[in-house]
Amino acid sequence: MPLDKIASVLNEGNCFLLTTHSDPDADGIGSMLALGKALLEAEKNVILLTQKPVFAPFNLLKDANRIVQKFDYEMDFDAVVVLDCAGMARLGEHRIFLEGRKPLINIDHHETNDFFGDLNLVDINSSSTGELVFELIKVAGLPMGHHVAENIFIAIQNDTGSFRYENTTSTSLRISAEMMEYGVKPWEVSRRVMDGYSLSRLRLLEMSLGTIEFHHEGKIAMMTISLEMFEKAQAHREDCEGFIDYPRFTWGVEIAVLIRQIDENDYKFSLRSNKKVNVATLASCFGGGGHARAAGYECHGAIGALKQDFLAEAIRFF
Ligand SMILES: [Mn+2]
Repeated sequence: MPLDKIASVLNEGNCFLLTTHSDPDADGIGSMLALGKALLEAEKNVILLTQKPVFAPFNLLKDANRIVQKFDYEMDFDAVVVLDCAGMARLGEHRIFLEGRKPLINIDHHETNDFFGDLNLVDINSSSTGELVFELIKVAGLPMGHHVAENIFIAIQNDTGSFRYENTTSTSLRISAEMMEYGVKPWEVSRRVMDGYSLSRLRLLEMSLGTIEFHHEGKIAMMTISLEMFEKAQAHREDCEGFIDYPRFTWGVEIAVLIRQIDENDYKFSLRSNKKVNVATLASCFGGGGHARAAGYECHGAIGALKQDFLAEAIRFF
């Protein structure tokens, strides 16, 4: 069982590097912080690595100040643990320094995970990586405390859309309830991390809502956010987190798309579906991946042509 093997690697080792995908969400960061804190409490040495510094609201997660963007490449680790990451390509620039390190541990719940690790704890039926980290901490007998519990709670809350999405199971709710017994207050966490919106975010939302366009008899809704809009609103890339839910939860919409400009001719397409379309398969037509209801890909070209390419493919999924 990968779970038992990973638990013994963590128990026997002393020095670990933990990381998550680039452009991380609260599941990636929360899972990394939770496992990191549990290992620290067990008196292990831990490096928590992200490609870029974490911005609000993720810098408000407990122990987020321990996250670094550089490490001593000569350093040896008893294991490198990659969390919430479907493939090594999603590690960005750190990939070359982490590839080939042994053992590489892959803990994830993405449908498109390619089992890149030496040990793979991959469960696509798990709501979040946070849930898998909870199981691992239990099996390994690592210490659980308020900080660990809060980050697991946030990871699950994030990926289940605050317990509203299809992936919410009795297990997700049971684990979350158990986390509350360590002192986690859902209202306080939501206020601080989920709903603590900045004025910039509100300005960006105002502009983004104006870009929504409907296609295929209202079954496909697209929102586009340009670099210029980010600049005008003085917003960070993280500020558009959750915007896709506005077109997504409009009556009649099956696929919602959020197109975010990354560079002059570079775009990130984030896809969501409601009932029927497997957007992980749709995203994989463009070299991306994800889950059945949430996926994405990056692409290069003129925005008009990229939208047309997407629509031509998406329509085939109905
Ligand atoms: Mn996740």
